[in-house]
Amino acid sequence: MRSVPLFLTAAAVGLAGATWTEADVTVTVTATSTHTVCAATTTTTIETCEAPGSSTIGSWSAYSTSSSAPDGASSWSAYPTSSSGPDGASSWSAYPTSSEGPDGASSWSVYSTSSSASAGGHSTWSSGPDGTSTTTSIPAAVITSAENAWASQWDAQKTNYVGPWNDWSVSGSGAGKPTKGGSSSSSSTSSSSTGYTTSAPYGGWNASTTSGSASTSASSTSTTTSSSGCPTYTPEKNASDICNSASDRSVWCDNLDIDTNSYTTQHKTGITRSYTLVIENTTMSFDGTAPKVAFTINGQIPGPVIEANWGDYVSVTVINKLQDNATSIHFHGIRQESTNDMDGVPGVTECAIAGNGGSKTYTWLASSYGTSWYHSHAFAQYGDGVRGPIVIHGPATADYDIDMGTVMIDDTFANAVGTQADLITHYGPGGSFNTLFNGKNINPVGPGGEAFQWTVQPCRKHRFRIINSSSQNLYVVGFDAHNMTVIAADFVPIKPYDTPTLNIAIGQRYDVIVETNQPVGSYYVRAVIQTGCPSGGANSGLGTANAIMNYAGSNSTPVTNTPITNITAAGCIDEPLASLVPWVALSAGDSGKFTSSVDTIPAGLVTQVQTSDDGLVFQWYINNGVIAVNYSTPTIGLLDSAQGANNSAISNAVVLNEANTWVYFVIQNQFFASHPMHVHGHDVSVLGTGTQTWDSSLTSTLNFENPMRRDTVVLQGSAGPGQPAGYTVIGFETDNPGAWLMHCHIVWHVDDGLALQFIERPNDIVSQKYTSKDSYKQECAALNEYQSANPQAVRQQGESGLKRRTTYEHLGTSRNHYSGLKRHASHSHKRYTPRR
Ligand SMILES: [Cu+2]
Repeated sequence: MRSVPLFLTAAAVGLAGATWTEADVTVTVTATSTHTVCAATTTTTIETCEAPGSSTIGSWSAYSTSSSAPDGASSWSAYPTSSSGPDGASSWSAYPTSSEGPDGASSWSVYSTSSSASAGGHSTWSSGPDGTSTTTSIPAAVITSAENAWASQWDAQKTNYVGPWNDWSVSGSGAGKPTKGGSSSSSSTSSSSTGYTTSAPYGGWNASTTSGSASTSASSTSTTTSSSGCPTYTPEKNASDICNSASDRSVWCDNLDIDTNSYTTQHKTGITRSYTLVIENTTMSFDGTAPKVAFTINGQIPGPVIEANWGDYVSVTVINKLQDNATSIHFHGIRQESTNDMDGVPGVTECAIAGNGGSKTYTWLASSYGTSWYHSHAFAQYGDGVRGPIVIHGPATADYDIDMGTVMIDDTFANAVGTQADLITHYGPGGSFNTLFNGKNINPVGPGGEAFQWTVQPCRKHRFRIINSSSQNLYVVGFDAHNMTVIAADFVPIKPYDTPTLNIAIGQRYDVIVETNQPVGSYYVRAVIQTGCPSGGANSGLGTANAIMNYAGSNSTPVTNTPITNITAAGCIDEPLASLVPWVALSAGDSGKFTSSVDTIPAGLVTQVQTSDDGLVFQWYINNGVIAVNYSTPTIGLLDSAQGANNSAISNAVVLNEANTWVYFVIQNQFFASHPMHVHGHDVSVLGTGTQTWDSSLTSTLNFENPMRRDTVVLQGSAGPGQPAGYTVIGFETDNPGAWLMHCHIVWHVDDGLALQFIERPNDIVSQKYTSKDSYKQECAALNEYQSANPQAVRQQGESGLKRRTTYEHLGTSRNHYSGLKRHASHSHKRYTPRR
């Protein structure tokens, strides 16, 4: 039986000095503000929103009688007896006492009166099918208590990576094993039947495999004039150049070029690139500190680059050798047109790949081109290593000589990420330990580790593909003493612009060209933590623990007197929207359409709820709900039921019934923390962003003419709890039937619920017959068998199922989930609050 929730009352505890010390960082970071703990005086009202047009939010209409379904407009008290329940399948009487809520995460008694609808677990209570919005009020004391608990915990822990959670020993740990991952010559262990192999950066591209798309670009003898005193030179065609070369990157094979609209041109080469990814549970040292839990792909972190040409099919067989984890692989930013079941979201688009040797083959079309990454969408696995880069070759909006490959930027913590997620969900946030470039870095506070390094040619243009694949941190990235020319954002080629620094949120990618026009030497490539998110860590990025770019002939000692300047790292921001202009100009509907159909999605509220199996946990809300998926009953399976999109087991759903129409959403932040929001299945148009509460008078500020399109955009927060937070306005056309997540890409936030699923054209999803495929059925059967035999692998109540856990490297309590992998033997049991 669930107990009555206990909300943290000691919100002000732990507001200890949160200043950086010289021991923590080499350069002091400015302006990590301390948040004021505010009194519980006002009631936070959650606006409920309706879906546009004829569509509905939630699954209200599944109820057939008034005793099991409220009418959407009425409150709970409208029902005559306590046996009428607001949740999906069950009636209220299914619960043993009236103080227990029917939904997964919340208990009923947290709401001040019985007439307040549930705000936990599921969102359907507050959105009825009759078009009438209701207003759900959560008592102010509940909201502010949880927010203050979260904020004060952040203030106490942001610089305290050796704080009460973490007893990472700096001294004596410098002799850690060198990292296995992050080599610039990482290579795939698989090859396709056509003999295709990879070795970054693409030196091993086998031209014979691309004979189906012969180059149409003639070799050029034109010369290039360089700025900053570099001599003119004749660009060379490199072995890795397939359909264009340094003299003209705008062209591509098959008469395609940079002006081609990739959304409407279904370019197909007829070639399939095949990869095999084997996920294993081991330990690894990334920066000279002691080894920690690591989920490797083909023995390395990050995993091998998945590389293809625009229009190729990509086939990836995933073999899951983890013992205690089911898994999945999501191909971030791939639109998966007519392949919703290849999106890799367990509990939504598939069951999950069983542990102990389960497998699944994902096949999808590379319909867009540029830079991205793949990662597990189960538990916190990507933070512990289940991630790797994707490169889809295509034309570019500016010329460059040499493709330097991908720059994957990740954060590490004193604990493995699965353990960190567990701590954060119970106690609140904390700072990171280090930042890795392609899987490696030096230890920022002690000896050991190794910097990732590139060798570049003087007076040439180098393309770097920058990926923020971290768990928590948004970064400002830059090359000391060099400008970057930005040519693509996510999978969208843009009009080139120059900048010394780039704001890059989790999940985002920027392709940049760096011209090596400075004196021969070595220069830091920095990832500086944006502290206002709020975020922070032992490696701020302003010191010497960074990657290094060496000019050929340099002695590898970085020049330290020419750092990137004017870094604004105290905020938490995206690149300015005005800088981001897609090369292929497309409109995003119009303001009339917007006004008649826009809906507001509130997001970012944080509360704490009591769970039956995991104690008191933080939960992050979006659209008045927290997502919680069941791996055994994914959305595409639930849609196949008689209730279809009205199936109340579809967690936190927004149903979009109308085909090929623009839908618009104002995502309104309700709290001071910022969230990088990622949308599956679409490049969304970003019509506008702001740092205040949205109101309709702001419609005139929106851009409908060629706004930026991308798959990840920042939802800004505020200066502190209780202050108005920001909004982000997005739109997309309902041209891709599927169950598509929209979620925050901070691991702990999505794990604690901050996700919804757009159910786009449910009838068209069902007609794809995904669930009739043998592969679908086999995966689900294997998962059920695996979960029966391995109950430790089943999602706990407070987890979304989309991210988090099951490493438990040193939480040696009474948990059944203990994996047996310890970071330090001495760490078990320390300071860990036993389960309630
Ligand atoms: Cu978030």
